[in-house]
Amino acid sequence: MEDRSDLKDLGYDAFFESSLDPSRPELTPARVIAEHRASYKVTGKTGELTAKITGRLQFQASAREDYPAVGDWVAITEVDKKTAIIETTLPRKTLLKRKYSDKQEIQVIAANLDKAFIVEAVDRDYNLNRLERYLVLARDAEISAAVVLNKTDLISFDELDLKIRQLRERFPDTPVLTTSTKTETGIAGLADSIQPGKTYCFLGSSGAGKSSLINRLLGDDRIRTKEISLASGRGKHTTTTRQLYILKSGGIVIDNPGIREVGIADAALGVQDVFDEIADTAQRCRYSDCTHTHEPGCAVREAVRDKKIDEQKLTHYGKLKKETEYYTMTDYEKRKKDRKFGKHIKKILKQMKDKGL
Ligand SMILES: Nc1nc2c(ncn2[C@@H]2O[C@H](COP(=O)(O)OP(=O)(O)OP(=O)(O)O)[C@@H](O)[C@H]2O)c(=O)[nH]1
Ligand SMILES: [Mg+2]
Ligand SMILES: [Zn+2]
Repeated sequence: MEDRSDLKDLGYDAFFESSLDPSRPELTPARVIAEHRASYKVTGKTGELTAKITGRLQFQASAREDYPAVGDWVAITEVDKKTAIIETTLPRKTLLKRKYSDKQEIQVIAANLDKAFIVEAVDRDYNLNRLERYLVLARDAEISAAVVLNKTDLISFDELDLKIRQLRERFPDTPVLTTSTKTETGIAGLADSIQPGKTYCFLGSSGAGKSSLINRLLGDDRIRTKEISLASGRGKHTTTTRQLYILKSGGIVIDNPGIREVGIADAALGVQDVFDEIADTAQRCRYSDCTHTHEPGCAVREAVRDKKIDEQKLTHYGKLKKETEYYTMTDYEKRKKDRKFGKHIKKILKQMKDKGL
């Protein structure tokens, strides 16, 4: 048998080895490290290759899950030094996936994960309900999870302490790590919790610091990171594709774009009850394109002043609107969307309830 010990650092083991078809010795195992529009990037014994799936595999695939995903082990034939053909996907140990909020379609996040790090920034974006959604995703996939509270440099020690205690109370079985990529506090602890040959997925909302953390683990600034732009309100995701990285210490980490739908579903929890109220109140604003921030005759801000609408919820509502690219629409569309969006949120909530989420 061929020596594949050099694949161990990529996470290869007896489980995958036993899945290789012995009648096809020309096939070699490789791991999917990135997925592009029409091709994959895989890495194996001979380094990185650009790979395409066979027509047969394409033909046989009926669902999203049937295609290779980042983290998958695939059996390839090498065409030349740079390219390969993916013949099959080897059976998976785990598959992290989720349903799109309004479709029945499945979104595959990554395969063969040992652990999910749920990254949550402790500053203004902090949200326990959203955190819980990620924990549920991991639990459903039978992947262990740990919470990484990042950006600890932005709050006081007491504030952090309170957050940790709240987390322990609500999720007693979930380990909590604290980090700051600015001061490097906790980075060593995070690195220590990563074992060679095991695969870790970084999840969390856009701007939480997933890529920054992975850069610190890699020891360089390979991955682009960026301040979230609230002003532009769109195209905020800095990381746009999943990518697998191999640490010098042997651990394997996967960077993900922040998941949009999780944000919306979560926001729906807090916003749903006030959504109709805000949309209805907005009908009485002087300007039809009122942003409820500074305009005179804004009925929404008046309601906030009168404590009829919670100020925080209004902020949340505004963010949510931006997230759905509300501001790219015409006024007429906005008005229509206000109604539709309220319904949409109700639908998501119902779906989540039906699924027991
Ligand atoms: N103050 C502070 N800022 C941080 C920390 N970690 C990351 N940031 C900043 O937060 C911003 C977003 O970080 P990213 O690493 O791009 O966040 P991300 O989770 O990868 O975001 P997406 O790729 O959009 O999903 C950047 O401006 C980082 O410099 C931290 O520990 N403290
Ligand atoms: Mg990123
Ligand atoms: Zn207004």
